[in-house]
Amino acid sequence: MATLTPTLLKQFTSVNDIADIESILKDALALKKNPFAQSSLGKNKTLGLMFLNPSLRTRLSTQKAALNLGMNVIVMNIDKEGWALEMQDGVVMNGTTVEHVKEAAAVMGQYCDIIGIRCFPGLKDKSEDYNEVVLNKFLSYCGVPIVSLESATLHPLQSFADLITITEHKKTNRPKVVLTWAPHVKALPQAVPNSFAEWMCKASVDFVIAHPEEYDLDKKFTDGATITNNQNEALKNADFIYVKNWSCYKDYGKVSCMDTNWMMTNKKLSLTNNGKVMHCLPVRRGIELSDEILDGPNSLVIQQAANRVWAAQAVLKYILESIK
Ligand code: SN0
Repeated sequence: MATLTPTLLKQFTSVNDIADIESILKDALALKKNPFAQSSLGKNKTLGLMFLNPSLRTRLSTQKAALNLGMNVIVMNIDKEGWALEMQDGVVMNGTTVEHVKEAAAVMGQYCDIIGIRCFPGLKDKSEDYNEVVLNKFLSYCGVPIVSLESATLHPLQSFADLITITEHKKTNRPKVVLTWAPHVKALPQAVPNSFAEWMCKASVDFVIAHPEEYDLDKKFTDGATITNNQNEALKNADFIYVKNWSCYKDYGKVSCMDTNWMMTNKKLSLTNNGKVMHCLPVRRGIELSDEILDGPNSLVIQQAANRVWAAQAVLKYILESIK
């Protein structure tokens, strides 16, 4: 008799680590209905969540997901509470860095069965960021499965939760999903839009990206998307509008557009098919999104954040099943 083999997942750093998106999506929705169905799968297993940058949703939702599976969780803000880490190989450490990532990651791997790591881009050296130097050091040296909690170029747990949210709220088989750039006061990573694009290009949706000139994303994440500089045109008949700021990819890490007209408002929403508005949070009110949208009936931002738990729980479940 044929036995059911669980899909093996050894790391989760991109949608490309997932063999079958439809089946992990089904798993996430099933876990949402029945969060404690596998509350002993993670018994005596430890998840370490390591943060080099701030977090609210990722930290709480991933911790909750692990607890729902019966895991133990250790959380550390390495940037504030750990020794200053050296990332470069072959340097004489006579400066401010105290410990090399080779030892630090290897030691973390001794205490944890799975490690989650958040490592934002520096937004200065494009090749360092786009080669995922920090994430790859942890992958090389910790010796246990790694889950990205937002790396220099991608935020797959967020995009998975976004796909769950779109699946729950869609009214047609193939909704129109628009990712639109929004203004901001700071230079932000491209990780959330890159990752959302990578997932949407694999989902059953019509996917459009709208951004000012100069804000093209790396083509390797947007293959299959329709790309335009005309936001109003893009918004026509949109079922979902994903709002997010990012800094320039070409003129790396720069902010070249301050045009406040790119902010999503109810007036712009009237161009859409009564579209639902999404944002990964944290959001700057009155800059990226108007109060009227965030406080109005079309906002899905809280539902998206809630779904972070089920995305993380499905990913942890797959990894636990493959390390059993
Ligand atoms: C991060 C980003 O990648 O855009 C995390 C999003 C989940 N966002 C920020 O760093 C916002 C910072 C700010 O000052 O608004």
